[in-house]
Amino acid sequence: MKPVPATKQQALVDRLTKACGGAYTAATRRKYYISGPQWAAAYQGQALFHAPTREAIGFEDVIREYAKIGIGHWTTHDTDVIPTPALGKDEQWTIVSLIQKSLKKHGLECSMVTTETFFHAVWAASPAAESPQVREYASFRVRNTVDVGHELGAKFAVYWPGSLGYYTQGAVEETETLRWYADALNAACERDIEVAKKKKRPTLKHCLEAKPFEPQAEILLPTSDAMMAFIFSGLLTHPEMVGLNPEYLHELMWGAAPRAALARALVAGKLWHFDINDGYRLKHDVDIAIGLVNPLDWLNVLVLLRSHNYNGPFNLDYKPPRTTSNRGVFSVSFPTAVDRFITLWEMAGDVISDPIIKEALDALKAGGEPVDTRDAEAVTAAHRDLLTLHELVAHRMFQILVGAHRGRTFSA
Ligand code: GLT
Ligand code: MN
Ligand code: MN
Repeated sequence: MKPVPATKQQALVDRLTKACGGAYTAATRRKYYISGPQWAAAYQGQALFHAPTREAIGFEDVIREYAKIGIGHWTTHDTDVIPTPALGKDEQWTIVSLIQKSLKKHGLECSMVTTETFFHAVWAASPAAESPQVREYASFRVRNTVDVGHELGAKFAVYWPGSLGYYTQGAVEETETLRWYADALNAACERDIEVAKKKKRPTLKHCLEAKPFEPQAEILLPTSDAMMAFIFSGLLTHPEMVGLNPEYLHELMWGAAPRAALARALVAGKLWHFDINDGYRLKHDVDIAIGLVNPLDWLNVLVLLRSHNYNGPFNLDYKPPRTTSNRGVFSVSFPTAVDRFITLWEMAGDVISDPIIKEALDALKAGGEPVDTRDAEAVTAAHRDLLTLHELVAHRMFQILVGAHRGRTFSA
């Protein structure tokens, strides 16, 4: 093949994207509760060892492009859109009204707001630092985000306490830090109750997000389970207002079965918001788009969520790779991520209604014929062949994933 001139590359990407087929219309995509983060689309590809590969873009661009794709909800950090010095000032409200106009113009809703408590130098010793001034500032920031959230019509507030931890042990006393972090959340909830009352809106759902490694060396609340222990610790004045925003990859990173982590949140009634992406176990936070690494695991996750009527948002918290261009972010990265989500969600429906899986699961639950249940050998013998169905169900899910249940076959 001849070298492809820069002027012909967009057309090539477009032609091959179209050739892939299987794209859903924007109207179909809008039927799902999918949200697109400002920071994901505006991510320029930078990292510790990586210079940016894409141009900076603002909320106008992101909202307009999400609308074209059919992503109906938008999420943001305070500082994704408001410069740090403008927070809480008049300039903030000017920006917020511009965002409102843009959302309205393009028919999007703001579903979630989150406070950036990890990037700025002020958070070097975390938002729950020893200094009362830093903690006062953290309290101002989360209360301000609540104000902005209500103004934008958000339903959720997310907290990823990325810098709650340390590099070197000794100075930080963990129980103190956790109490101080709870103080900030308590301040946010108090403020929320006040504003919600004034605005005659329901209070926000405050969702904690854990990540096991990064950016601190040691993390005080590394997993969704740790977050749940924190919610039920007695440190929160409004534990009923606080739930979870698990991220698929953040659970996988520490070696968890994401589906089991989600199940633990479900049984506690705390699965309120969900960051969807993909990646690898025991690696850093690569934030790859959904389904590109673990599609079968994802199918399993969505079966669980569908069968428990999860009705919260699916937040596309991934980072388009550095190899994708500015244009590719909206022509390939986001539409294909949304379409893989929809496909996996619909497949999860197929799994739930599949007669083979259904009969196998029913049979497993029916168990073997009655025997003496004080006799281990007899109980084991009564189920010998029945338990083969575990593997058969896994095979059937694979078939559904690759379309083999509809007769697709391969042969040499
Ligand atoms: C940051 C993090 C994400 C969180 C965002 C919310 S910030 O990008 O890596 O997983 O969801 O604060
Ligand atoms: Mn996330
Ligand atoms: Mn992540």
